Amino acid sequence: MIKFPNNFLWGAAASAPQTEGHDLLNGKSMTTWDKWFEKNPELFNQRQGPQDASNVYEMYHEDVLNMVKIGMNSYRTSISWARLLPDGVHLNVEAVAFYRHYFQDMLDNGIEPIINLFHFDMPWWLMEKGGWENRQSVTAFAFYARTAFEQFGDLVHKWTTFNEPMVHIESGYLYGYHYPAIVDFRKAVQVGYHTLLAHVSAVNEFKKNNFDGKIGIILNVSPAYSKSTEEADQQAKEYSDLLNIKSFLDPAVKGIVPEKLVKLLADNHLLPQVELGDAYLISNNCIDFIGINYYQPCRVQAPANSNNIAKKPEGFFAIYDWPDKRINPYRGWEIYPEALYDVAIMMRDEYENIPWYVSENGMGVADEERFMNNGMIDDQYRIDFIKEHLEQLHKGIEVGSNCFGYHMWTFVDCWSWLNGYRNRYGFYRVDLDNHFKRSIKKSGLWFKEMTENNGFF
Ligand code: BGP
Repeated sequence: MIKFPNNFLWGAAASAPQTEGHDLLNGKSMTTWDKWFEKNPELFNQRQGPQDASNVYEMYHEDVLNMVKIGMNSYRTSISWARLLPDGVHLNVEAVAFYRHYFQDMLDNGIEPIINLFHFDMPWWLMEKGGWENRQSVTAFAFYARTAFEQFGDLVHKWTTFNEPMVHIESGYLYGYHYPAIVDFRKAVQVGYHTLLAHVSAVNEFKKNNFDGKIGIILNVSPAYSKSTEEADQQAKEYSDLLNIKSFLDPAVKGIVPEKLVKLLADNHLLPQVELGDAYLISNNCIDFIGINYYQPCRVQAPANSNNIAKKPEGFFAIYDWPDKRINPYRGWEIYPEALYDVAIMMRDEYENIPWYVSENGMGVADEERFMNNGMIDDQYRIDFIKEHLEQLHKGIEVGSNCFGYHMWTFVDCWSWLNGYRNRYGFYRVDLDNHFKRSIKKSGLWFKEMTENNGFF
């Protein structure tokens, strides 16, 4: 039997904009998602917009009881910046009441809340000033972070600043999946730099004011595997890891921006604007723990033409179609659980064995209704997926990696940006035609048994 350490965190992750609903009610102001949907609803799968999120605003108590039913002892979600501080300055008292009730309810039921501050949901008032392109966003975020610590610090003892910062940077400024959906590598780097500064400023607020608890960040880590051992392919691997992983992991954990990354950006005229004192801020605000989101690895090879100044990260590394890869046929992503072991070893050997947890891992399935069997989604594929990943994680823990938990994406099917409800991930199904009614899937029943045993056969 595979047994996990005592007090291991079992749970799931989600975010405010993907679950709360009541998007423009109860004092919340607009985010980029609300505006984008208002302007271009046709971009969103089946025209499902932020208002279609799974109604946690009204249903959180039922959800907390459903968490208990499957043995979860922890849950990550986020606070909506635009709900808490609709104009960036004044507190929305209804938002304070909502989040306080919600977090208290989790605590009363033995669920530890892990609360994140930013999950891709830029308030519109700040986007109008340039969003993360504008350095003012850093102070605005620090103020928001401090407000959240003050309002909820008695209930929350694990905070994270950002979810997957690389995703809002790349999706917004290189690949068109997030607003403003432009292609501009230099801006992407500047946005990334301000995001990093916003992160360290929030950590600084937390530490200098001695708030109780721990603070971290959630990073998406897709380890790169190169096509061959040839130098050019190895170089591509190094660049991929530098840009996609180390760009945030190194400053967050070690307080340094990797020298090789600075050189790469400088050589390509991509360096961001910095100010005096930034390096000091970065080096003095390391995190206490880290969340790693892992879905699939990154297969890379040398780019066809590496002499050009890069217009996109693809100028540094190209994606390689590994012939042996196993695919999740319902989402198209590669399934490669072994990478989770490699991540565990990387955290142990290269990142001071800092406490970390798997903050997202999961299997998206399009059109999941087709697996309905006697009124329940029969998602054996998801159970197999989780088991394989847990086996690799367990192997990593056995050799000393300091992993304290595993969170699935996600607990209840939720709305996912331009994809709407296309890919389902939950342990509970949401019925969109029936007032967001939740019903357990087979994987939820399996997870209950697994958490009861703190492991599985
Ligand atoms: C992660 C994000 C989540 C969620 C998930 C599933 O990277 O943190 O917000 O969206 O991916 O993505 P998708 O619905 O595109 O399959």
